[in-house]
Amino acid sequence: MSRILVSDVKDFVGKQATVMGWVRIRRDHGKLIFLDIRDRSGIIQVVVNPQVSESAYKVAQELGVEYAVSIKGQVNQRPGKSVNKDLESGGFELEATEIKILAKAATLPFDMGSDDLKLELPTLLDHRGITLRHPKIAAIFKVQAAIIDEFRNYLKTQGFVEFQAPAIAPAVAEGGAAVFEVNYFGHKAYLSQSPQLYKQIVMSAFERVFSVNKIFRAEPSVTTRHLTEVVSLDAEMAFIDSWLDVKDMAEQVVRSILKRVEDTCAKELKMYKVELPKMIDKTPYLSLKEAQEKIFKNSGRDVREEKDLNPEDEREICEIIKKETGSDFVFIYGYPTKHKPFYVYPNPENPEVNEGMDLLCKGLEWLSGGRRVNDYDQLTKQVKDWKLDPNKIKLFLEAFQYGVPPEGGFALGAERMTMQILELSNVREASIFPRDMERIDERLSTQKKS
Ligand code: AMO
Repeated sequence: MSRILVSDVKDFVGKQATVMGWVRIRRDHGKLIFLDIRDRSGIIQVVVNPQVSESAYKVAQELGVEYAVSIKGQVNQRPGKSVNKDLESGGFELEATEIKILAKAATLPFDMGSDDLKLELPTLLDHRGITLRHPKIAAIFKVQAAIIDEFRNYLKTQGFVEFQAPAIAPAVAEGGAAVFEVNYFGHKAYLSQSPQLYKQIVMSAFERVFSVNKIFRAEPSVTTRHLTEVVSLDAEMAFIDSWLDVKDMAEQVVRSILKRVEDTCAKELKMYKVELPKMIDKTPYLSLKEAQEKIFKNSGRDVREEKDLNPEDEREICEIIKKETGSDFVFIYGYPTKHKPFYVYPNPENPEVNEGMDLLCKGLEWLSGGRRVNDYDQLTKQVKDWKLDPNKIKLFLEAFQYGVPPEGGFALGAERMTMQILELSNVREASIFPRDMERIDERLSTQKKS
């Protein structure tokens, strides 16, 4: 008999079926043994009764948590009062007639049987290979997969083409010092901070492009919102009228991602007891100056001369906007030109500020983007003003010598989105194998430096 998934047992009531999965919980009641068996689709209770099968009962006595098993039996409806409403298959159980052990498991270093896995973050990550098996932890990455899938899916419906950006780059796209240097056959190269320049080159041929790439930031600080390796969801589009077209596209992408998560991850959202962030019909947008004025008016904190919003400002402006409009999202645009990378488009009416934007959600930046400089002469001038070496970005500059129309784009961080949708307290929880200053799978403090 071939295997069925736990989610399909409802179609087999009164019939024989074989389920394969892992022992999540084993309860020995003497006369009966109960097993919770987990497969990729859910959890089902198995009853092992020696009166029904002596041999199955014998094997069940041997079983430990996380043993991989194949169990054949009859699917029964559970009587009314023993229905487990928390499980999708909680109305059914399998009465075992045959149990095969497919793989034994060592004793777990901690209990994984409860609905919440109450472990300190370092322990959770030190044992990722095991903790990932917990349904609530697995749920994080199911939601993340839905986010990434919908990013791709929505943009494809809008005529965007996916491309693969390189991970090793000869130059620094974003400026600043947060880069990992690579010894590239004796030459200096970098792990890519962003596919920025590549997405602009590819856009110049395809008009609309996107990429799902790893980016690397040598963040020297340990915060709850920074990783050193990030899944960056990047898009770039040509023939825009203004940065507002980019903003609108970014908003549609996020709206579509939220809808997809709502439609396909109800079970996962329920586990975290969360509601999706609210996106109203038209997400509000304000200039940095306007945001700073609002903060001043709201709390008296005077940040009006600052070049950017700090985390406290981001939290406050999001709270103000939520109160005013009900929106959990707000776009902030118009940053000081000199404090953003060379490719960001200065506002022609006031070149001191640019047409770059960020999207904040509940106090956290999800996205950056905006309009770019597309005029070759202006671009080469900005390369000079930003004191960059044009030889290192020849490929990029050459593309702009040959007729690039007004254009812009944006990038979303997949981990930050996942973190906030599930209201996780640390972005590391939303990275399947997080890298930070203190960890590359192992804690670096426990390793010797070479
Ligand atoms: P930026 O540097 O703002 O923009 O990155 C875009 C988005 O990526 C996520 N992100 C991070 N997430 C976790 N840890 C980090 N260290 C980290 N760094 C970035 C955030 C952020 O909003 N080239 C531009 C994008 C563009 O203009 O198209 C860029 O890289 O969610």
